[in-house]
Amino acid sequence: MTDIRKLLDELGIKESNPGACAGEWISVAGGRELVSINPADGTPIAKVVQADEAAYEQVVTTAQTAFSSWRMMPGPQRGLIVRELGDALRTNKEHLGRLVSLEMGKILSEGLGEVQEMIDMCDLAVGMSRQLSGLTMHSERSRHRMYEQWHPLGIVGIITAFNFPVAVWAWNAAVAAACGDTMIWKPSSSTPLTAIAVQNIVNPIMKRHGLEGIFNLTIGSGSLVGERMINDRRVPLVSFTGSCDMGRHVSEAVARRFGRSILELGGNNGVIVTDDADQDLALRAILFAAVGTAGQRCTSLRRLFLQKGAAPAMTQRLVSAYGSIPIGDPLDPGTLMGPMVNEAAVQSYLSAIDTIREQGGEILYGGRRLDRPGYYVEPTLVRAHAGMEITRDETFAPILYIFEFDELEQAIALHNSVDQGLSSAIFTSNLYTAERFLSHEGSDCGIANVNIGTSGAEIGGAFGGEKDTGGGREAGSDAWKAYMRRQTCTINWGRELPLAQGVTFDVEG
Ligand code: UN1
Repeated sequence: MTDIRKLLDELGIKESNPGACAGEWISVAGGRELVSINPADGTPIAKVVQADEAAYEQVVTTAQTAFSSWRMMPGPQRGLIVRELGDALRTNKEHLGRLVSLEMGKILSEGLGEVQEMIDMCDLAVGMSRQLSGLTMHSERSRHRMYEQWHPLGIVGIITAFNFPVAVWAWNAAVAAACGDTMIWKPSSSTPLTAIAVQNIVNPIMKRHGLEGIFNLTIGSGSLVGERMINDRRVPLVSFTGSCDMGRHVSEAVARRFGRSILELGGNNGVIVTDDADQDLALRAILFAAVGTAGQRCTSLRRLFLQKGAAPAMTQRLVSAYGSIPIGDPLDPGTLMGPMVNEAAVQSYLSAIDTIREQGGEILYGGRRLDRPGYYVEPTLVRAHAGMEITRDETFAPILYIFEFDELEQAIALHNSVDQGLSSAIFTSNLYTAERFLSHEGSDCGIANVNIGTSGAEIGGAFGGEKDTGGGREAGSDAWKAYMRRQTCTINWGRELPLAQGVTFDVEG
């Protein structure tokens, strides 16, 4: 049993907490309260007094002032600050991981994994802080040198979703800090306490170095804080994780003022299993991808394409595995599937089940809410057909659609036929088939795997998707470039002034 009060104490969370921080916590007199609910039993955990307009202004002004000095600190020195953040997260891993599970509902192993992802991001960003390098080019003009350099960008707005309440902040925050940016975090209203806990971990480090105002927080409604941020010219980059619909709105608002956005929107991820695949491996991967995090990852597996030969056995094995998944308190070490995040998520699951039936889907397992306190549902398997419109939408719940196919081409076409393009995988033992899936005429997603599932990506690669998933890339590889501004510099060290492209413009004078 987790002693909740003790856990909250360890992370500096009180019964009622201020929802904004800019170097120091800002109390908003008469601010609207937000209650964080434990999805495992529906009881309140603690309250947050949300940011208002004045608090938002204070946060932006502080972040602006902090930027003017932070950007002048050498990258590797900024990296050392990020390293301290990583160390503090190591110290707090157990507590913060537990709080993630308590507030969001993912199982403890995943809650801890999420904090590990933050730590990994810090390590990666420490290295990046020494590698923010640009190219040099050979100028076409004699005695000219050309190169590009990367400057810090400014304030980064980070709008995160409930399902990865802390890791996605770290994807952005660790990199933005290494790049010399300051930031304002707007977490999901379903998971404000994990954000407060993270801020409490960050604050003493920054205070010790006199660097307050780099990592800032505003907890508040989308209509107040979110709208302000996306329309605010002082915030040159907005990273948004959430639905395609909201992402379209964010993207339009930010583009209207010529800001930049990084969009991490919905997925509708598919796995293709061929007859020649290692079926045991595929089964394990499918279960984690479809049932893990109660189907509430943007990378969760939603569509499974089984080749006809292996389909009957695999379907049978899935039905029986689904029946043996331990569902319950996410903090109980025996649990593999926790609750949905809130009542609205349960309702959207139930309404999807109705629609599946109306559209001719056959429920092979699940389809019901569990009769107990909290927001529990059964993981659900559906025999689906290509005409079912609902399979084109992302329902953020543990519902897996099974399709059967004869030829690989047919499976790839069906796989690519949806609007979203985040993550994809194929299970096969055939080299030709694997490479075909990874080729230009294969998967159209931002992530394509062979013999591993769709979820659980490592931070070393750039994470994100194509089409309606929004095209953003975060975390590793060269994703840092989005957090900086590129400058192309040409230096003439000769005594002549040749013009590019051979243009002449000789004026007497
Ligand atoms: C998300 O669901 O928003 O690849 C991110 C994964 C995790 C990140 C998921 N590393 O499943």
